[in-house]
Formats: sequence, C-alpha cells, structure tokens
Amino acid sequence: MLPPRFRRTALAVALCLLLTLLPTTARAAFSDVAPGSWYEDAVTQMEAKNILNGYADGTFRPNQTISAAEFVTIAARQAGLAPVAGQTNHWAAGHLEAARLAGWYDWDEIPPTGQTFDQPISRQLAVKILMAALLPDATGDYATQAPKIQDLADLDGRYYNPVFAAYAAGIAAGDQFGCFRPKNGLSRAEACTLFLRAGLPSSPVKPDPTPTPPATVRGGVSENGWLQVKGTQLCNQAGQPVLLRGMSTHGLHWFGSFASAQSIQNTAARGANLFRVAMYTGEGGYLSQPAAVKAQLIAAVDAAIQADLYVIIDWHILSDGNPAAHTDQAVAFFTEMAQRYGDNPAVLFEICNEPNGNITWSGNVKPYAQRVVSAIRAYAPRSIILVGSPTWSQDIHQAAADPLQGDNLMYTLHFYAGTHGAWLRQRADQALAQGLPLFVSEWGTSRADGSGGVYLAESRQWLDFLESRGISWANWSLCDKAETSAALKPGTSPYKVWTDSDLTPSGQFVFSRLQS
Ligand code: IDC
Repeated sequence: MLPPRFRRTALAVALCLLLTLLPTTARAAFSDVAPGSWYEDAVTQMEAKNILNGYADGTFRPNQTISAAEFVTIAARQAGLAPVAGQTNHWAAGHLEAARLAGWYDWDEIPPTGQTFDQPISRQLAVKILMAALLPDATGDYATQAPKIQDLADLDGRYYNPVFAAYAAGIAAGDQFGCFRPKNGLSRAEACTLFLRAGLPSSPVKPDPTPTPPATVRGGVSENGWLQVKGTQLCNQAGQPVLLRGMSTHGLHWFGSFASAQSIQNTAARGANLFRVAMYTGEGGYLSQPAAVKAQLIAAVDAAIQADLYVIIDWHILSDGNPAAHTDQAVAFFTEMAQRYGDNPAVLFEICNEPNGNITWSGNVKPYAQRVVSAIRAYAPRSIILVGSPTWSQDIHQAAADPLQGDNLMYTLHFYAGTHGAWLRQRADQALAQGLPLFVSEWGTSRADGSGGVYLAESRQWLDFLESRGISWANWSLCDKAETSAALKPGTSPYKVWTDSDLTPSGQFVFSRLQS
C-alpha cells in the first residue's frame, strides 16, 4: 500500500530505533516477522492487543494474501464486535455473521453459506469493511478523492463512499502508479497497516462516534425530571401523569449496533422519550460474556442519557425462564448499575424481562424480585423498578394478588398484537383496578414469535387502550433483522440518519405513533 519511498523511510526509522533501543533483545512476535520490516510495528502492536493471531507453527505469513474470514475476524476483534452463532462450522463463521448483521457488508459480498470465506478478499471490499467497522462516520467527497485514483474505472460504485473516505482519512493510498487496484487482494502485512492506520482500540468496545444529540426531547428527562408512581399512574417530578413511549433494542449482543448514539438520536428525533436496552442474560448474552455485554450496555445507557431519553436497563431473561436461577448474578449486576445510575433520573431498572416455564409469581419471581429490589434500593432509593411476571410477563393477575412492598415499583405487561388480544386487556384493567401499576416495557406488532403480520389494526387497538389508561410502552424492536417486528429494513445502517424508506411497515407505524 505504501509507496516505495515511504517504505524505505519507514524501514530506515525502524532500523534506527532498533539499533539504538534494542541492540540485543529484538525479537518479533512471529518467527517470520523480521525485526525492522516495514510491517513489523503494525503486526507487533496488533498482536499485543490480541487482535491478531498467527498460525499454529508460530509464523505470521505476512506476504500471504489475506482471506475474507481472516480480514473480517481482525476487524471484528478490533471493533469489539462479539461473535454470534454462525451459519456454518467455519472457524470464523461467528465473527462473519456478526459483521454481516452489523451491516459491514452485504449478503452477496461474503455469503454466510461460506463458499468464499477462505478466498482472498478484494481491496475494495476490505476497505469497505474496515471503514464500517472502525470509522463509520468518515466521509470523503468525490471531487477531492476521485482524481487520486488512477484506476477509478475499476472501482465498483458501491465502494465509492468507503474508499473515498479511506483516502480522505489517509488510511488507503495508491501504489507507485497512483492505482488502488480495487479488485486485487492484499497481503496480511498490508492489511495490518490498514488496521493500524484506522486506530487501535484503547478498550474492547467499539468507539461510537457521538453525534450531537437534540438539546431536549419532547417529554424527555429535562422536562419531566424524576419519575414517581402515584396510585397506578407514572408521574413526573411535579406529580403530573407522564407517558413514556419509545423503542426497545433487540438483543444487545446481537444487534448492539442499533444502540449506537446515532440510532438512539434517530429514535429521539422521531418522537420517543424512552429507550429500552435489552440485555439478554442467556442465549450467549450477559451470562456468557459479562464484561463485553456490560460495556455495550453502559455505552447504550450513556448515549440515551445524552439524548435526554428515559432509559430502561433490561435484564432480558427469556430462554433461561426462571429468574431465580441467577439471582446472585442479578444482584451483583444491579448493585453495580444502581451505584452507577442510582442518582440519575433518566434510568429505570427492569429486573426480569419475561419469567416463563414451570414457575409461579409467589414461589419464584416475587422472592427473586425482593432480593434484587432491595439490592437496587441500597443505591437507587427513588428509581423506578419494573418487575416481570410468569408466562412471559402476562401473569400480572398473580402479582396483583400478592404484590411487592415498596414505592416506585411497576409491573410489566408484554403483548404481541398478532397473539394477544382482548382477554389480556381485560386482565390489565382488572390489575389496575386492584391497584397494580403497569408498564408495557415490550410489545410487538407481530405474533409472539417476533414474526407474522404485521398486525397494525390490532396494534392500534392496543396502543389506544394503553394510552387511554396512561400506560407507558416500548416497542420491540429497533433493529434490521428480517422479521416483521423489526423497525428497520435489513441492511439499514445504525450509523446514519434514517429516512422513512429505511423503516419497515412496523417501524413506520410505530414511529408515526411516536410523532403523534
Ligand atoms: C425474539 C426476537 C428474535 C429472536 C428470539 C429469541 O425477535 O429475533 O430470535 O427473540 O431470542 C419476547 C421476548 C423477545 C423476543 C420477542 C419476539 O422478550 O426476546 O424476541 N418476544 O419473539 N417475548 C415475547 C415475544
């Protein structure tokens, strides 16, 4: 990538350093990375950060052409993107799938079926992925950058933006002929220098370029302050009824990119005053990778606070149906979150998304809730705490018959418009009549499996019901997964301002409701 005169300079600098600083102990991390080679610095720094692996025989093979799987894996490590379940048994399938779902590249560019995983990645695709992973907001304009690329005719139009941005940022440069060679491959050493120029992470979390948030949100924290529950009604600091409405993320460890500052700001700009951060505990989520997922959650909560939104920290039990199975972990987690956010009026704590399986309110969920609520109250004396109930947070009647003691507690009611109808609304009315404060922290326009429909007439009926009773809600979900409950079309970038054409029918319905 570097023109030869820069390579020579780099070599000379490296040699000087070597001779002056490391006369006797110079040793590269890999047997075939020669001290003083033009790529040594990049390879060594990346190896030290655990971003790079060599081969089992201790070699790095710097001149070997890098494969799609190798390139994407390095990008994912550098960006702190956790792997998800892949579609094949290939060693890199999890990172590739996570990267594809994050929108770094499209299906056709590296099909998840795997046939091109081990083939060389083209330079144009490599640069696109690198920019999406590490510098998603970078731009470069055609007029300035195109003249630098002698072989522009070989560059496919879909790569203009990332390649121009990479040129503008000094990450990509032509060869000695000013050519980018978009369709050629690149060596492993060249790839390393690209990654190094894009900047090594100081932490494992993807740096989220923060856009300027709107100063205040309609019905946001700056307007309403501390929330309080009066009777069954959620009220603001002044004691007036308040309605929180907004979006829930999908699973943070899968679609965490849609909790980016830009995505949150987009949600606020489209009328929400509430954002729910759904942190799965099972299914490869928090309990499997606590440090990484917690860091994602904190970044999302902070971005929502920045955007003047109320924000729910959701302990998203689902396949792990009985919350009491992980009470200790929940107590530790919420203790830490309460220490961190207990004095912030924006933050609500949701301690068990959807208890399910062979459990009861009084036998399992209530004792769990008592322990977690008292842990939270040690540091968050007045925050709103949301509590689920058995049968995926539909058994509010069990909670109504045997409620928790304490203030500012609300009970979650979840529904999916294609599955749950009038009977559940009746149950809600009964619970309210018994004095149980309700909060719909999750609902969908689809069936309960997240697909089917969309059921917009039923959804409208539900929302009219909720709003006539002053019940707050968050819609599932803010992501681009190919399922009808998702608000965004597949491939929508979480790092840009969305247009109406990025929204699915569900997204259009929900966001237009938020505007009203
Ligand atoms: C669904 C997601 C779907 C995912 C599935 C399993 O939409 O993409 O494969 O979870 O993790 C809930 C849950 C919520 C579900 C949602 C739709 O809280 O996690 O998301 N749903 O099925 N309760 C009722 C429905």
